[in-house]
Amino acid sequence: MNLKDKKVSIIGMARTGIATANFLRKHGARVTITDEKPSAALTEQSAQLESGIAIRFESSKPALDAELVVLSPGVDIHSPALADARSQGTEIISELELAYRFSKTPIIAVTGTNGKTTTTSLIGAILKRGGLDVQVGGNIGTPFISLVASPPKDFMILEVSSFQLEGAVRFHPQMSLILNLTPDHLDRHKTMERYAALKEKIAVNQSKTDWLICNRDDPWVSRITQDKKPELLQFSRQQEVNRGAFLQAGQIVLRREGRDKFIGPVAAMAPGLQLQVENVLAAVIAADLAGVDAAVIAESLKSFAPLAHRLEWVRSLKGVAFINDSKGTNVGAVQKSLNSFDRPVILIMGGQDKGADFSVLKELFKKKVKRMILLGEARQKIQAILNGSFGYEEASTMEAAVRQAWQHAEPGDVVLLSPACASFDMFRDYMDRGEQFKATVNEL
Ligand code: UMA
Repeated sequence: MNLKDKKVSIIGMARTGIATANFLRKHGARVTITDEKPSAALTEQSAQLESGIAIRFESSKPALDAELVVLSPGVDIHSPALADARSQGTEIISELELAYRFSKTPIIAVTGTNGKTTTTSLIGAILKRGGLDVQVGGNIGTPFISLVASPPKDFMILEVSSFQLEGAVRFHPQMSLILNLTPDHLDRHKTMERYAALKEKIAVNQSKTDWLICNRDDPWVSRITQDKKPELLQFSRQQEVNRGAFLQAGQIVLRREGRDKFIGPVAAMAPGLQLQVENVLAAVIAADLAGVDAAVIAESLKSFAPLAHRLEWVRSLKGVAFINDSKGTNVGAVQKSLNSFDRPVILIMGGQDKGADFSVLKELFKKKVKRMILLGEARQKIQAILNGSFGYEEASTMEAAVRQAWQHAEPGDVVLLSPACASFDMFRDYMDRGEQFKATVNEL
């Protein structure tokens, strides 16, 4: 793509928009960046832009003369603000797609509803330990476009979201991973079918020489990976697979071409990582395909420190375990988290609703949850679904929620923060929510 003097409009002026604008400007494009916020709210962001970039505030509309529109992930491709550009036939793509068109390094792309960040980081850690030259980015926090100028020799490892795939066209990873699929972001995607179809886009341009790594135990993943061209490898917690990774008597086993490799015991990993064994199995397959030795994979798993806010073990107090799963922002995440425990759970949940159907949790609550503490805007919606069938109480702050949970806790219980909701009604973000949880837990 020749960018010299090309008129490009970027929508959204946060991490992605700024990195994209600066990249395009350096390549000689005529760049306009627009954001729905007023200028006073974007002073810091404006200062990060290269000179010669035009800024338009309080609008999500591309410039009228734009020849290409690049969207930040937070901008819905179906937004009415894009209607004029679309009717004029202007190409509208995501930053993921733009960066792909300028990247020559083979890509390992990780998607799914939950576990993307842990899996992406773990693949990065194993490959680096194996001596490979890699970069890690995408939805994990570093926009792909900002990595394109200094490409690694071996692999670009990307966490990829449905938002980024929405504007993908030719995006083509050599290795793609689909971890799981449960309802999320339905406020934007509307139906599970549309959400799944977006996730499926990670593999649509793959060919027979590529690899697709999938969760054998997940019905939606199985549905969307049928009849795909790349070589299919699967992982499963529940059964052996012919090609891929599974568990056998507490050991991680890799199987390919009829040969088994024993990677090591799950028990050798950090406790937080043991709760996320599916992500580990997926990462192990990717590392093996990338050519990393089984012994190096095993060493990496032993030394990998699980990420904060994802089933993070915080503290044990008088036999009660406190777990911070603040990144559990959807119903599927809470299902996964609850299923990780065979002890009674006191669950702190609630926050800003993303259009979730909480009713699917009701049966699981009955099996696993001893008491529920409800927070945030979604309180009433959750209460209406529980409809008196379940013991719950409300809390107005995280501190109160933790203290209330502690009052109900007995030795052997787990106090789990896994909100099934976004955090923005009460907190800066999910990290702030998790930090507030941990701070109170550590004061008890
Ligand atoms: N904006 C508009 N018009 C709109 C919508 C938004 O102007 O119609 C503006 C907002 O006013 C704001 C900017 O766009 O100034 C925000 O853009 P953004 O939300 O894309 O923010 P970035 O900082 O660029 O972060 C994005 C991803 N954000 C989202 O997907 C919502 C980050 O993922 C990602 O880490 C980053 O790019 C780098 O790739 C975050 C996320 O929540 C962590 N992802 C979701 C998830 O993991 O579930 C998908």
